[in-house]
Amino acid sequence: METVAVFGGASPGFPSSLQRRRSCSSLPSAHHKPNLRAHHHHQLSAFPSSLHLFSYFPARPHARTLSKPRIFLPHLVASLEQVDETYIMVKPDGVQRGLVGEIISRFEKKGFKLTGLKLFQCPQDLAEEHYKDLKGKSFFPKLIDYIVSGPVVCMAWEGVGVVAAARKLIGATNPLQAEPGTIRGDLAVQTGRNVVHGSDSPENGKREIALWFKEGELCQWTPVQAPWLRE
Ligand code: DAT
Ligand code: MG
Repeated sequence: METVAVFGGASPGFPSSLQRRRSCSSLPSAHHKPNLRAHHHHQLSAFPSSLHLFSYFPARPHARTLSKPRIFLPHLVASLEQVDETYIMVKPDGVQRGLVGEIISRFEKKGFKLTGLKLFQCPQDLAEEHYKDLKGKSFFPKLIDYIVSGPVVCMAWEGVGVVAAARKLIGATNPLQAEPGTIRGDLAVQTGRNVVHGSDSPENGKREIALWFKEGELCQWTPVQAPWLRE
């Protein structure tokens, strides 16, 4: 519910994928599930309280800087903590070449949260809707044929800054221009076979997740490693 509060309402036309989620827990009872996010200030001495971020305590109370306009800290902290979601897809060439595990692990190791995952044969109309902004391009028909040519692996990932960071992990559209260390830079040689898709904005992240995932296919959960990834 924290993330819903940060996002506000659903985007027009599509229900927010966050609202479509049910809570997934393998534990016997939700009451026994440790909510480290909510209580770590009090329970884990290794993680100092961040309450100071919400208050203004001048280090030098008599300094002239006191008269300067103050930054509204709660607002600043809220924007730094914005949780985004992105749609990542292993394209048919990535599946055929046995790169599914390698590609998933790049996002997993980075520390983002997987909230949706499925192997899926994409129908023509969905591929066209997904790439509708490229409809006028000469390569559009070939692009659609490629995306529907075999199963893809659909993923929803969540995290602060996940959209831009995922694009960096993926690398440039043309794999020959993608930096070594990126997925495309390491694993592909041609734009028409660039193994992976990643949303290009938070808005498109929401739009694409709503497009590729159905009600009940997304999970909201709290990874046990959460307090080891973010202070
Ligand atoms: P990206 O996938 O990096 O977001 P994009 O959104 O511009 O790139 O294009 C979507 C896909 O379309 C891209 O991954 C591969 C294909 N594509 C883009 N430009 C192309 C081109 N000039 N020739 C052939 N395919 C192209
Ligand atoms: Mg794109």
